[in-house]
Amino acid sequence: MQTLLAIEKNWDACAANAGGPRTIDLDLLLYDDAMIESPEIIVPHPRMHERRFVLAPAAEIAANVVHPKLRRTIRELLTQLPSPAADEPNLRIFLSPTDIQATILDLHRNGHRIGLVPTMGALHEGHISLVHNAREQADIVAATIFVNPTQFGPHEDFRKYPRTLDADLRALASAGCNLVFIPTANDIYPPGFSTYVEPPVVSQPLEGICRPGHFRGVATIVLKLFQLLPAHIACFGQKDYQQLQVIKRMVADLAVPIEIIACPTVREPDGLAMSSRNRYLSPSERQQALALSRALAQAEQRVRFGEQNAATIVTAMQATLHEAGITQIEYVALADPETLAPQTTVDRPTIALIAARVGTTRLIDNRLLLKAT
Ligand code: PAJ
Repeated sequence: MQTLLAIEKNWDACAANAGGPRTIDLDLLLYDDAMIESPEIIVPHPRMHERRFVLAPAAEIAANVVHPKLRRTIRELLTQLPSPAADEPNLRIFLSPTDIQATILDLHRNGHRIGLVPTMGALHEGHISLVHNAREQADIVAATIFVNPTQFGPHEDFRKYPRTLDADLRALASAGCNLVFIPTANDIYPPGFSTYVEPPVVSQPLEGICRPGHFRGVATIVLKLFQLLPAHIACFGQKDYQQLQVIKRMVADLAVPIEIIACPTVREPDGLAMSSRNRYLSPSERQQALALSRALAQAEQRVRFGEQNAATIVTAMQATLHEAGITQIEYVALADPETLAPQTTVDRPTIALIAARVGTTRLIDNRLLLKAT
């Protein structure tokens, strides 16, 4: 061990940037059958059996060496590691914030790329598409299920928000999600919790007017989830378009080291954007609800045929909603895709957004009218 320390010291002395990253890090993994637990060293190395980057090269030179504690060869330890590429469902469930945080940090140290999918559960194919998106860009996918009380207004549906945990876990497992974190409100907001994110300006129009305080709750929980599950990427749906812009802005403004991936809206075959709240709709309301996606598709068509006047397009969209019997329109707007400032002329990329109540169910949808070329 003295020899190893001497080599480390010698190399570090040679390093051009004293005080910078270490030039060399030598560990003693195994020493015959020795089992040492002293303040200076633990042999066998306490985490070697969990680490692919240790076991894979070790297996190349000493596959048949037996780990004295675990009584397994290096080759056996390597093959027993959960394979990130494995197709079979292998979902680990975490309830404790400290456990999930430690696990994610450990995965980081072991060289994994982690993708995060925050949800409130009641999962449908829209959520599952985010898991698939994350899987394409990361080798470990972590999801969260938490119906976040601070993003619901006092008269909103927090209490009756659908909770379908068993089905959610099955769906996540078969989509290839590796970890799921399911905290309680007390885990996230323990007594004394009093720090909130002041959301960016893009949170103010549209949903910001209809649902005061909503984005403060969203920004706070999302930032806290980024802290508890410090992933490389996080996937969010374009279905909640303003939420996506709020999160992108927050991440940029606060230099959160995570890449936000925007994922397309998944729709039912007839065009209705999938939503956990669609299950509240009666069969006739379900028919009415189609007017949202229809109005958006017609708006896109109008722009394609040369209409540029935003007021004309908005009036036509409102008419489509009214014709379907939707009377409680919260907003129909054409806006700048990034800032969500109102747009009067559709002569550049423009996002069309709708929020309306169908019966008592509040639905939102959006569509990009003129794509950037
Ligand atoms: P939730 O409504 O459960 O949505 C979780 C994620 O799924 C969000 O990124 C949302 O945009 C995405 N999503 C929902 N319906 C979709 C669809 N039809 N197609 C594609 N993606 C869809 O959004 C929230 O939860 C919460 O506000 C949360 C970010 C988890 C914070 O509490």
